[in-house]
Amino acid sequence: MAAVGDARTRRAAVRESTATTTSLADRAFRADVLAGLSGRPRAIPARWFYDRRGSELFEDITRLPEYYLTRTERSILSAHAADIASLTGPGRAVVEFGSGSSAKTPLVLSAVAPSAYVPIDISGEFLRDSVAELERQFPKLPIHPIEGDFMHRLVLPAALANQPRLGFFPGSTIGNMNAPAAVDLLRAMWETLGEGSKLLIGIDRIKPASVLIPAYDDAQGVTAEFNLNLLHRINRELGGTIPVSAFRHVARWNDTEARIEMHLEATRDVSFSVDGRPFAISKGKTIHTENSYKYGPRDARLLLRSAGWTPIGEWTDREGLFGLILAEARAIPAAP
Ligand code: SAH
Ligand code: AVI
Repeated sequence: MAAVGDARTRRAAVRESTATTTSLADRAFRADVLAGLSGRPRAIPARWFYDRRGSELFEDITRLPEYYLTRTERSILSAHAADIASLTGPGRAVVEFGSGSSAKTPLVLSAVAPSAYVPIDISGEFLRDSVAELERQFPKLPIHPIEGDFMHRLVLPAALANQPRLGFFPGSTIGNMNAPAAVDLLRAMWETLGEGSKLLIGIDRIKPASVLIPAYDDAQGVTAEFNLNLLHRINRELGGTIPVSAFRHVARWNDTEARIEMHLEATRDVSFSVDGRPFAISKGKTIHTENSYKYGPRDARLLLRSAGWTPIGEWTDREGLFGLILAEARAIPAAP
C-alpha cells in the first residue's frame, strides 16, 4: 500500500505509487472476479464497485430520498460535533477509512482541530479529486492520502509518528463486511492507530424491511446502475463479454443474518467470457455482489469491544435510524 509524503512532493508521489498500487489492484480484481464467478454461490466482493464511475454513482445514491444513511449520519455529526471534539481533544491526526468524496470530513476536521488528515481509499482517481477539494477548504492542514485496500496491512506516513490519532470510519462501510471480517478490520485499525487512539465509526441500525429495501432499490434506479456497473467494469477492465442487459438488480432483506443483500440476477440463460475463460449462468441464478449488515445498538458495541475498542460516546438521530460511536483503543484486559 502506498503512503504518500509531504505537501510538496505529494502529487508526484501519488502518481509514482499509483502505478504499483494499480497493477496490484488489477491482479486482485481479476483473481476475485474469476474465483467469484467460478464459485457457488457466485459472489464478488463489494469493494470492486468503486472504480471512478462506481464512486460517482455512490455519490448519487447518497443524495437519494430513500437512502437515509448519509443525511442521517451527517445530521448526527453536525448536532454533536462539539461533544465529539470534547471527548477526542484537539491535535489528533485524523485517519479516515474509505473516505470516498470526504463529504462528511469537514464536519469532523472543523470540530477536532486536527494535526493532519490521512484519507484512505481504493478508488484512486476519486481520492485525488477529493483531496484537491479538501486542500482548498483546509489550506494549512497536512493531508497524506493513501490509495489502497484498508483490508491489507497499512503503514501510516512517517509524519504521523508520535501524533495521537483519531480513526474515522463513517457511512456504515463496516456493514459491508461479515462479522469475522469486521472484527479483523477493527483489530487491524487498533494495531495501526495504536493504544490510546480513538475511533469515530458510523453503523447503520436494524429497521423494518419497508425502509431498508427502498434504500437499496430506489425508484430512480441509481442503485441498480451502481450494481450493474460492476459488470460494465468487468467488461472494460478484464476483457469481459457479459451481456449486461441480461441482468437485473435485486435487493433482499435477509432477516436471519440482519443484512441487505444485493445480487445481479440473470433474466435469461447467458454465456460469456472473462479474461478468456468461459462462464454460463442460468436464468434466475444470481451473482451476490454486496452485503450491508445492520446492527442493534448493543450488537454494535459488542462488535467494537470484540476488537479492543471501548465505546466512550454514542449518538443517534431522533428516530434511532443510525448510530455514531466514539471508541477508545484500550489494552485488552485478561479475563474476567
Ligand atoms: N465514507 C464515505 C464513502 C462510503 S462508500 C461516506 O461515508 O459516504 C465506501 C468507500 O469505501 C468508497 O469510497 C470505496 O471506494 C471505499 N472502499 C470500499 N472498500 C474498500 C477497501 N477494501 N479499501 C479501501 N477503500 C475501500
Ligand atoms: C458504502 N456502503 C456502506 C453502502 C451501503 O449502504 O452498504 C454501499 C451501498 N450499496 C448500495 N447502496 C449503497
